[in-house]
Amino acid sequence: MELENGLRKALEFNQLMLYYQPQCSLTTGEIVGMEALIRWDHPEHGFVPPSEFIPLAEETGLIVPIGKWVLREACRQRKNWSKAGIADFPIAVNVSVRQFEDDHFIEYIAAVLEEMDLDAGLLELEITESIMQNLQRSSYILHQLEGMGVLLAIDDFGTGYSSLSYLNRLPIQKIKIDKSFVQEVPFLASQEMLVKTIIDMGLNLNYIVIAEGIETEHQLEFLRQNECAVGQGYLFTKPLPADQIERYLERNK
Ligand code: G
Ligand code: G
Ligand code: MN
Ligand code: NA
Repeated sequence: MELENGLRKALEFNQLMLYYQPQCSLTTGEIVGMEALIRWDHPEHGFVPPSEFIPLAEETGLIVPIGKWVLREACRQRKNWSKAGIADFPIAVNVSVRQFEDDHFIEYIAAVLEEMDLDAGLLELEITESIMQNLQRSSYILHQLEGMGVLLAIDDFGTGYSSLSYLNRLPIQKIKIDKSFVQEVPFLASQEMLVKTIIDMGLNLNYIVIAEGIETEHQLEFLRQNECAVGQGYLFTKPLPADQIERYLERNK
């Protein structure tokens, strides 16, 4: 209850902020995307990790207004970067199933894109496999988003419930290999094989495959050798506030 009230206040009193983590081409090193990740800077307790408050936000439904704030803030930041001449990589926003199931989800996205005067192709939504539990409706929403020009990615791929036969029929461009698989490289041969298999499947089905949670040169090399196109992780940089990301971009031009 205390955390819940705190979260309501956080939204009201601007204690939420977005950090950003680049997605890098594993062939050219170029930055090809940027994931927005929420942070809660609590006035007394300092940073509360999203793993603590996102589940609560989902249970209480607060994820809907929080998710709206995230979308708007991420689009505002992307637009500011465009105005500053910062290369046109899309901004990726995490979307909970609960938000996705909200009747006004599509409307809200359209309204934010219009308000910020942002090209829909600069917004990518990261959804999880759990949306497939309500396949008919999800498919309808995803096709609407595709029609608008919004990019779609499956997050935490391999950890959920997706049925490959359905995945293939959804208008998704990208799959993100969950960091739990990547982090077992090189410690578990079976996980290595799994990562390799996901990459091959992704390539064969024409997805952009991105690996998350890359922390070591060894993991990077393994992913490159197996033709994984894009990577994200502490090896490049941990998530950073917008001003520090701008410096990172400047250094990595
Ligand atoms: O940033 P961090 O690694 O601590 O994120 C932990 C979890 O919180 C991840 O599963 C991530 O997807 C989720 N998360 C981060 N930001 C958002 C957000 O804006 N919306 C939703 N729904 N989840 C988020
Ligand atoms: O669920 P999602 O993939 O959106 O969550 C991404 C989470 O992974 C964020 O909490 C982010 O801070 C975290 N993260 C990003 N890069 C790394 C990494 O290299 N190692 C670890 N352990 N976590 C990472
Ligand atoms: Mn994500
Ligand atoms: Na993930």
